[in-house]
Amino acid sequence: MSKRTPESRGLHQLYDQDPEKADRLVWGREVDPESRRGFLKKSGLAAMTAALGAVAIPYAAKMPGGLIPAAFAQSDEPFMLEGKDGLTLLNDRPINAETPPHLLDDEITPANRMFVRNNGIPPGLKSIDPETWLLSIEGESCATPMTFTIAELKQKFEHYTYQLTIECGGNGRAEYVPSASGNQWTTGAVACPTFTGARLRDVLEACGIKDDAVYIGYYGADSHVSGDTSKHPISRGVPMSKALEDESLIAWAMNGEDIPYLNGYPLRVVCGGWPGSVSGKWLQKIVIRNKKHDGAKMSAPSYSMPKYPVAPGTEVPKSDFVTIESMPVKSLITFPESGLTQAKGEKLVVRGHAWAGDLAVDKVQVSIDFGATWHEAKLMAPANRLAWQHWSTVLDFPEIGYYEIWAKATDSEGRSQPMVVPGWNPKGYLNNACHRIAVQIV
Ligand SMILES: Nc1nc2c(c(=O)[nH]1)N[C@H]1C(S)=C(S)[C@@H](COP(=O)(O)O)O[C@H]1N2
Ligand SMILES: [Mo]
Repeated sequence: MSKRTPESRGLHQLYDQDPEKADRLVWGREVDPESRRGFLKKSGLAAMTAALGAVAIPYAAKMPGGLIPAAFAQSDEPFMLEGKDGLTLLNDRPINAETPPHLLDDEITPANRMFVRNNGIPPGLKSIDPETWLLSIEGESCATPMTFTIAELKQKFEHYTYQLTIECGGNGRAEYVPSASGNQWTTGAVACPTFTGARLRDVLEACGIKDDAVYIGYYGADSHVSGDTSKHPISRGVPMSKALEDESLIAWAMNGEDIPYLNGYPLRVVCGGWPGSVSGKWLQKIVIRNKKHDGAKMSAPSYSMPKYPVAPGTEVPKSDFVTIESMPVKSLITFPESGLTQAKGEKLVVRGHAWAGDLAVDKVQVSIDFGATWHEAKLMAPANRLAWQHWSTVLDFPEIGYYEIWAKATDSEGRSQPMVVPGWNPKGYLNNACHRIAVQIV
């Protein structure tokens, strides 16, 4: 479920210095610590109802014990990152910022709403000249290493445009208990813009893929936060089978314009449906490897999951991890914004997107009674493979009071989103729990 937790380190500090402000950040308002504790124990229904400013919670009997109402999960703390209106900053060195769900309502994510996940320090904007930028293709399984300017890529290879879902493997991390270190993403490390570029396959084939090739790896122009120039902050990749898919791109444009600076200008890899970390930004080099790529953040526990379910807090040996590939099924409610108040008797249009890694989404269901019953939403086909799918429905509410709208997607292999946070893992990856929003009917 989407809620802001006070787990992030910055917030812990803020709680020490300015608890009221921290409460406003986390809950969208000042909350009496006693009553919050009350919610956790589900002791005071009347107190909870009053704190919500509601006359009743019609489905209170179905509300899971300990559930923190989604109405408290909004942050109205203003923050501006150049070119990224309304995003929530999670970290400023390196820059990491996520998009509140209602700002992801567009079918195609605009540049100013695309999240930013930086592992290091981006190359200085002034140092980037798209005219002289070079991409080299090399590696032990590359027959004829070559270097291309962006103009050469555009001239030598056919252009393709796809709408592609990029979601950070750590999206949803904030909800894991005990908390996992890393950016405390809630729901906003996902986006689905269009990308235009050359097929990765066409470029790799032009340079000769040797028979023993199994993996590719990327290198970007960003630098390690330590200042150590011999280290890359991240250098990940994908198996050949993913690299050779039609939709895997070396992209020079996003939504028909230059890729935004913080999203990898002037050139990036895009492999939709997999953890965002395989889509290298500020792309300078791709290596074709005869073994699994061994760049920074390729080895466990980075972007890896335990091979078996583990109890929260377990220390898992490195040899028991597997690298994350296709992302799990997930959905977002992007309209209305959580916290809406609406008059009884009016119908409410609800909509959002759903995606399922390499798979398609088969079904999206919506509940207004904490998951006791589900209504199937209208689901659209994706613009192309690996694009998210839009869904919508119209809801009626039986009486006045506080409601939550929950959305649950099911993929083409029959797997659904869990209603609560799925299996804890050491780095807090792959939380695909149902998204929920708060609505007051008055
Ligand atoms: N060069 C480089 N590429 C990178 C990263 C990075 O820090 N440096 N972050 C990766 C991660 S972890 C994610 S989730 C996506 C995020 O893409 P975005 O910042 O454009 O949203 O970029 C990936 N590519
Ligand atoms: Mo990521």
